[in-house]
Amino acid sequence: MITRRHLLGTAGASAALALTGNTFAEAAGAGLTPGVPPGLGTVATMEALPGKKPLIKLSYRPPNYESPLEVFRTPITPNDEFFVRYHLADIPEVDAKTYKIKIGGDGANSPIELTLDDLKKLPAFEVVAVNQCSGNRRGLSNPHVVGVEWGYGAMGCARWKGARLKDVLEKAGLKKETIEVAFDGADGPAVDKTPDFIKSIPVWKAIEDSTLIAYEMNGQPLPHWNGFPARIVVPGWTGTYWMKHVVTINALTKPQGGFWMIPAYRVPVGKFPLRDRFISQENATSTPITEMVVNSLITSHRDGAKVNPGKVAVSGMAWDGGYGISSVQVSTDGGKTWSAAKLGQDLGRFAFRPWSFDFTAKKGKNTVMVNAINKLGQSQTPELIFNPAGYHNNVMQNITLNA
Ligand SMILES: Nc1nc2c(c(=O)[nH]1)N[C@H]1C(S)=C(S)[C@@H](COP(=O)(O)O)O[C@H]1N2
Ligand SMILES: [Mo]
Repeated sequence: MITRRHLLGTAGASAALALTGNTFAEAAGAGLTPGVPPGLGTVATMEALPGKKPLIKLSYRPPNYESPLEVFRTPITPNDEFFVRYHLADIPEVDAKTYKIKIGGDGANSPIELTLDDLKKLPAFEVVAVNQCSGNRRGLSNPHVVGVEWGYGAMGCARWKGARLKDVLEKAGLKKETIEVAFDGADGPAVDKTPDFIKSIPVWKAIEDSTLIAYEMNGQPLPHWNGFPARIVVPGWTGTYWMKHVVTINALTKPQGGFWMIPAYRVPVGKFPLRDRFISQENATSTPITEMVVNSLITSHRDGAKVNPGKVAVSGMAWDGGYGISSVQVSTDGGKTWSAAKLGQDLGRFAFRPWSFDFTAKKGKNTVMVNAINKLGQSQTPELIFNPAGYHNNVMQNITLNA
């Protein structure tokens, strides 16, 4: 394991504060003043997990590492720079030769077991899709909330290849009474107190054509840290449902229980402009998190970057929960006027959509604000929609460039 200290901008700043527990001593050790929000130029730890390039370390047990901003300059995130998020610290190396997925549950008429070879013999499908943690940007929440203090990099976009979950469920004789499909992975709790990580999705989402049991990521086997040998891919929905090292798939006629379904990974009812429903898990006050909200990121420059006066090319990525990006609007006058950015290659409605915008920087401070709009007409928010878990942060960025 290589450890090195690295000077980072805002993306890594919040990461530094979240170093394993954020105690006074640790914060002080990270060169930060405890209790003071991290600013530009704070020190974060860059560390490479085996097989990965150095990523911003938030914790080692369980492993939580985010990608630095520069990784998002291309719409496909390389496997060795893709973020890593786990709830449980005991992550076994899964042997592909003996690996099996059990598909059953009370909603399955004829439970089956599939090896990796069995899975690869089924018709293969590909989708380019963003995997973003529900809590991406949580570290920017004001007031602060409990949880991993991610900066901007708890996300990535890859080309996923695998079998359709629908085809596998059909093989197991999916009953029409099924309301949810639940997943469990090979990883286990570090201490007995941590409940096993089990997640379900509504059956309508499970049988969508784009929902896969993926065994390839960008043309390669999945990296260990991203779910080798196979993971669930739920395009449009936040990363929590994308079960890694999936070993159990249960069709259920009753709602899945457990800590990770309730109280975890929920948003207050009516707070966000969401379309997708998870009715069997809803209650009067909260609903499981579903699709990602429309969002964008400036990736060409960090906040506070130096530029030369004159023409400056700003660029980045935009994405949403699968409706597709219709436009990206940029303002260089503090939000008074907005102009359309140029959109780049369309890799599909679930993918990062590149955008770029040229403007003339004047000597001194220049601001750049960006707002993505999806095909439903939804846009990013000017202010944080506060929620206790710090989910769905899609506040428009407003960065300063010094010319
Ligand atoms: N087995 C397993 N799968 C998991 C998790 C986990 O803790 N264990 N975390 C989920 C969460 S919350 C996220 S955001 C994504 C992160 O995917 P990645 O680590 O490949 O980037 O994995 C999901 N799948
Ligand atoms: Mo997550």
